[in-house]
Amino acid sequence: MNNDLIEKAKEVLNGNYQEEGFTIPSKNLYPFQWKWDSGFIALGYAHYNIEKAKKEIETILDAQWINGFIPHIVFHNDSDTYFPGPNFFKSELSPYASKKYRSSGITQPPVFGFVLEKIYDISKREKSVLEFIERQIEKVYLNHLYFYSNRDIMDEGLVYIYHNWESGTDNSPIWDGIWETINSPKYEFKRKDTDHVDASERPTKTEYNNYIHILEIAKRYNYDDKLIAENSPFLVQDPLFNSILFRSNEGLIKLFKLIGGHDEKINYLEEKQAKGIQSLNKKLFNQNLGAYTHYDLRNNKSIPLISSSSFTPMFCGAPDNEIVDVITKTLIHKFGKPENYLCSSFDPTNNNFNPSKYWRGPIWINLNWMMYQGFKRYGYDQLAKRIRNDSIELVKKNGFYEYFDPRKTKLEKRAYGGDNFSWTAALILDFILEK
Ligand code: 9WN
Repeated sequence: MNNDLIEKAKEVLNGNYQEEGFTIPSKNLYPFQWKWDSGFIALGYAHYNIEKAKKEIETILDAQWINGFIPHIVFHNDSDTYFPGPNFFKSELSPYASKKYRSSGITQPPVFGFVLEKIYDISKREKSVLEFIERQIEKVYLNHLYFYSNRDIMDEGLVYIYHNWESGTDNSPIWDGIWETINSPKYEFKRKDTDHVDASERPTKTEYNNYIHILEIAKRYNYDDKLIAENSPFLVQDPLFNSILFRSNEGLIKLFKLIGGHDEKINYLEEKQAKGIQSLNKKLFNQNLGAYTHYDLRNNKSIPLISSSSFTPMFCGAPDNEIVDVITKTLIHKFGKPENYLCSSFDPTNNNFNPSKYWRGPIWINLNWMMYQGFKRYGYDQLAKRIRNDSIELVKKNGFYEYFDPRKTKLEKRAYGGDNFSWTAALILDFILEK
């Protein structure tokens, strides 16, 4: 029934594959390798070409810095269709940066722990895949060590992000209050994104000024984490980022146990995991809103706004059943009206909700995928099924776009951003083919 969709999804991934051994998220708009994209992309490949799945992971991990950091963009290739590129980021400012590849100096959610676990399962636990994992797992572990050693300044088991691009949910209204505290200069730069996508679907020039400003600060400190933590005006504990870290801890623990002989690392991760989950539930769960929220470490206050990230702690098994019951009600009540597809990236009942603008409302398939996994984990099968079916229907009707309008009403346009978008294709494959 879904055979056509499966074939088209493969075409999208194969079309975005580059001869250097990685896959771009979307032609022109995103012409390099992105960190969390590559994890989701590898998951999709695992269903039909395990060699490409391995290659995708190997290529991104090859760009790891010596302190364990993995950049959010790796510039394996040249392209002048994206801003900011390698000459702006200047990763060479950091003494830890890869000497082999130029890259950005910010990161993205650490997806590889759970991705390696899933790939092994998808391969039906093939020996050669476990051998591949044995060759890569230390790098992923080192990335987790990097986060705990540099980004957990309060020793809570929760890590911070210092740029909205690190969250992956770039111009969410979550950050609006932080931008108001910053007086960013007006920079001269030539954006490239609006050459490929209608400007109404992308962040504003003022927002880009803020993004560039925080990067300039990080560069001023040569990407030194300690100095960034002291000086960056943007310092946030994000429930999505931390839930992904915890779900990846789980993956690493499982895989280290399978491989054997890694007790010290397992103990370390288990300890961090227990502490982190406790802090997540204590500090980031907002009882009044019935949802997990972000915490602004710089200004020492929680950000009382609900987004799709608010429901992702279920993905890592953090909430107890009571909290799950509360957040499910919030989801249904605010995001789940029958006239809407699930799940908007931002609270549809909030004044700043915008159904067609980047992360300010539209549906993203990777967030849907994590929420689907989370609801399934807690036995909310009907809701999980609804998220899965909505995702498949949106793509079937509109194509493999980057993001989708949640409204079911008749619209002239309901799919936005980049077309033939890789993680949309990869995760639709997983939705359809998972066992
Ligand atoms: C900045 C590649 C990336 C995704 C992000 C998404 C978008 C970049 C941009 O594209 O961000 O990293 O230029 O807008 O928000 O989640 O990884 O697909």
